[in-house]
Parts: sequence; C-alpha cells; structure tokens
Amino acid sequence: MAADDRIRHPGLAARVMQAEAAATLIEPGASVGMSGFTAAGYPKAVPQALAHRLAALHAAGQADARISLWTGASTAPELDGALAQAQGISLRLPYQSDPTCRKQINEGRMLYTDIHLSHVPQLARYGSLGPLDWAVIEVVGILPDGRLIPSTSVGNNKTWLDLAKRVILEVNLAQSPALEGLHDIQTGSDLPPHRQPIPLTHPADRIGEPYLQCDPDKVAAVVITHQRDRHGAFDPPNATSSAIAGHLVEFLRHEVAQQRLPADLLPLQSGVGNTANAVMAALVKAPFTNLTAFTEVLQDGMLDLLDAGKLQFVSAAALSLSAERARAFIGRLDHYRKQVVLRPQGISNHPELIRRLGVIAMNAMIEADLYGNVNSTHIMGTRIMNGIGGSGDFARNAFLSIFMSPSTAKDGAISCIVPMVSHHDHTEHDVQVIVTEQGLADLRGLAPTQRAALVIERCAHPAYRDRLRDYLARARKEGGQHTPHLLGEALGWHANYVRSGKM
Ligand code: 0RQ
Repeated sequence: MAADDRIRHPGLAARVMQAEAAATLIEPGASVGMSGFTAAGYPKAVPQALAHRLAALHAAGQADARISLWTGASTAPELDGALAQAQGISLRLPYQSDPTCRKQINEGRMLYTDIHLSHVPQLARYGSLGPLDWAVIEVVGILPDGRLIPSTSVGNNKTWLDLAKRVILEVNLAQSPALEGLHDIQTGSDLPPHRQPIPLTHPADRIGEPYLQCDPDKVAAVVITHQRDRHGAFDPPNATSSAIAGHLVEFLRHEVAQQRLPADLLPLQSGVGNTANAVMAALVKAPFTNLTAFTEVLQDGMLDLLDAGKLQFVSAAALSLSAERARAFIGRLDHYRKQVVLRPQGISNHPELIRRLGVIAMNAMIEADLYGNVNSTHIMGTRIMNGIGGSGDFARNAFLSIFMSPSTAKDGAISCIVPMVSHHDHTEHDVQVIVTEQGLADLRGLAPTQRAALVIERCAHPAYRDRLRDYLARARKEGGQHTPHLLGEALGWHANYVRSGKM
C-alpha cells in the first residue's frame, strides 16, 4: 500500500519529512513520550536519527545532549538501545529491559523511575512527571479526519498524544493495514472527582473506538517508515519451565475441584519472559476450555492457546510475539480479530477491572523469601534487572496472585528462595502462591511461620533446604516470633554471594 493511501489527511500529508529532519526538531533536554510496549509498535526511524544527532552533539562538545524518555513499557534496540548507546537518555520511565540502559542505570549514568504501568497515565496527566514536550508515535495510518490507526501496541499512546506540546507521527508501511479495527481506545475524562465506573465486565467488551485522536495542529512532522517490529524469540520450554507449568496446572485443577474456580477458570494474566510463556504453552494440554485472558502482552504461548481452541478471547496492550508467530498472526488477522483487542495500558492494567474480572495473575520473579515477599526487579538488592512493569498492578488486585521462578539461578550458585528478599516489590500481602520447579506453596490463609515451612519444603532447591531450615530454626529461638528473622544474617545472605564473586 502506498503512503498516499495511509496518510489521508491533506494537512498531515503536507508535513511528511525525513526522520533526520524531524529529529532536529527535538531539542536536547526535552521530555519525549514514545510509543512502544515490548518490541511492538515503537517508532523506528526518529529515535535512531535522534540518537545520531545527540551523539554528534556530544562529539562536538555539548555536555548534556540527552532527553528524558517515556514509553509504554520496554521497547527494542532501535529505540532504547540506539538512544542509550548515544548516551542520549538522562531519565527513563516507566519500564525498560534493554541491556545498555540497564548497564547505564546500574552505573549511575542514567536515572530510572520504575513505575506501576497503570499509574503512568494518571501521574502524567496530573503533571507529576513534569511537562511532556514531544510525543513520537508509530501508527498504521491517518484517516481523512486526522484520526490515527494504532499499531501493534497501544501502551501510553493516548496519554502522550493528549499531553505532548508537539507530536511526530511515524506511519509504518510495514505494519499491516488489517490492524485497523483491532484496538479499543476509551475517550472522555477519567480523572477524579469525575471518574466514572469503567463499563467493562468481560475481557471482550469494547468501551471505546478503534482510533487514536490527536489535534492535527500539534503534529510537527510525519515520517514514513518501512521497518517491521523486531521480535525477540522465546526459549523453548525446558525441564524447569515445564515442571513449573505442571505444578501450576495441577494447582488450577485442584482449585476447580474445590469449586474455588469455575471449570473455565477466570481471565488469565501472564507476565513477561520465558517461564511465563512456557506456562501458557503448557495450558494447551491442560483440561481447561473456554478460557479468556485479560493481560498486557499477547505472547506466543497465548497464541498457541487460541489456535488450540482453548482460549476464546485475549484483551492486551501489545502483540509481543516472536517473528514467526507475528507473521502468522498478521496473516490471519481476519480470523483473530474476533478474539483479540488491544487497549491502552491504563485500561489493560486497571485495578478496578483486574479486581472485577477476578484475574488469575501469573508473573515471574527474581527471588521470594520465606514469608512470601517477592523481588521482581533487583539483583542482589541494588542492581535493576527490568522493572516492576505491570506485575504489581495485577498481583495486588488479582483473584489469585501467583509468582514463579526456577528455584536457583546462575547454574545453581544462587538460591531464588532466600531468608529475606533483598528488594521488596510485592509484599507478603500480595503474594498468594509461589511456584518453582520443585513444587508449589499455597500461602493463602497461612501465618508467617507456616508459610516459611511450606516455602522451604515445597519451593526451595534441595541443595539449599538445610541452610534455610537452619536459618528458620535459629531465628525462631531469637527475637520476635511472628515473623522470625536474624536481621544481620538475612541480608548477609546476599552479601555472601556478592563477596564470593558469584554475582
Ligand atoms: O540472567 O539473563 O544473565 O541469564 O535474571 O531470569 O530465569 O531467565 O527469568 O526471563 O522469566 O524473567 C523477573 C526478570 C524473570 C522478569 C524476571 C537472572 C537469571 C537471568 C532472567 P541472565 P530468567 P525470566 C507484566 C509482568 C518484572 C516485570 C513483570 C521481569 C535473568 O519476569 O522482569 O513481571 N519481571 N512484568 O540468571 C541473581 C537471582 C536471579 C537472577 C534470576 N535470584 N539472583 N540473578 N536471575 N533470578 C509484563 C510487563 O510488564 C510488560
């Protein structure tokens, strides 16, 4: 399809320019809200052109040629990677998973504000994140009246388009025009004291319209691009992820038998990463049918469930598929469009909806402690991995909040079950079930000392159980008996790893 067919608003067609020209409009020091939620629907040309420009400014001696970068969630090397390699990001929010960003954040060269994804639109609208100078948004096309056809993710695009002083649109001709109609963008005021109940009672409900709106007068440039999303690949399920999935499926069957869950379960949320993806794939062989998902990312495992006829409907904020599965999905969009909707992250992650629908939240973690506190974000308490993303939105408000991980990391050198987490993301109050390849601990209704015994026996790797049992036994002889701890030793657990050079 030609660019003319995609840019049907005459005024905006007149603003088409090269990415390099558009990038010169963004001044160093600006705050820039870009599209992108995982490696889907992110701008491809302007960030790279901006990275070149900022690198050139650095080379010419300009000390602080950097921007503040806001997105939906993580993006891809052409955005996060390019700008970070150009030393071009001063502050990043609300989530990242890029290796160069991670390194710069952990070296103190980039600031990072790690935010619950559902909080971002509200914080931005109230000005708590500061002014937003620019929005750079990938779209599939522009209608004659200026409305925008969203791309493979929605994320914070509506918020950025509403708030930014000026806008650059990337119209990506490589994205299929068949994406039109897949999205559901709610309009209208959503700020207290005028906030209304969100009229969504089933994941398949549509409550908005399929287009984004933007004041054409704010659009400073339209850039045509031709690059596909850069999809990552998932590791195939291995013995560890299959064992985790097996324990989880068994648990869900048990909950159905106990009549705590209906036979077709409740809407599923699945987090990022290989373990979460493997669990979805395992549900294909499980005895559950008529499933639905109310989640952030549609990953390969969920597509497997759709194809197997087990999953009826997916509500998400982004298509986060491997390259092969993305091609298959787009190729059969007319088939899938009845079963998939993409929404803004303020809706996909909304606490009201997660609680109303009774979502089963399944997220991966870095470590859990004996009492059920979970660390999703920090290695050894000080070094960021990715960020909290949507895990907190879902864990706090879900009907069932499940966290999973292999029982050890780094070839068994590190136990993922520890006396006390080195960083708290999800407190014991938000964590109901912990699963490792060793087994599953259902912590609901248990007091801390009961939880500790169960977590050790069910979830810890056998190589670490004696140490953890010994810790708990000694902690119970000293100090408070409600949540027994040897505080110095609990944190020393991590310090030993750091000292031993295992980390
Ligand atoms: O390190 O990459 O150097 O090999 O952490 O670990 O086991 O591959 O796990 O891919 O499932 O990701 C929590 C990071 C898990 C992810 C996390 C090391 C390990 C490896 C990755 P290497 P795995 P996964 C909604 C949900 C937060 C956001 C979220 C995440 C690397 O799921 O970012 O949940 N979650 N969003 O070796 C030291 C430990 C370790 C450890 C693991 N205890 N100590 N290193 N690792 N445990 C979706 C969105 O928000 C978009």
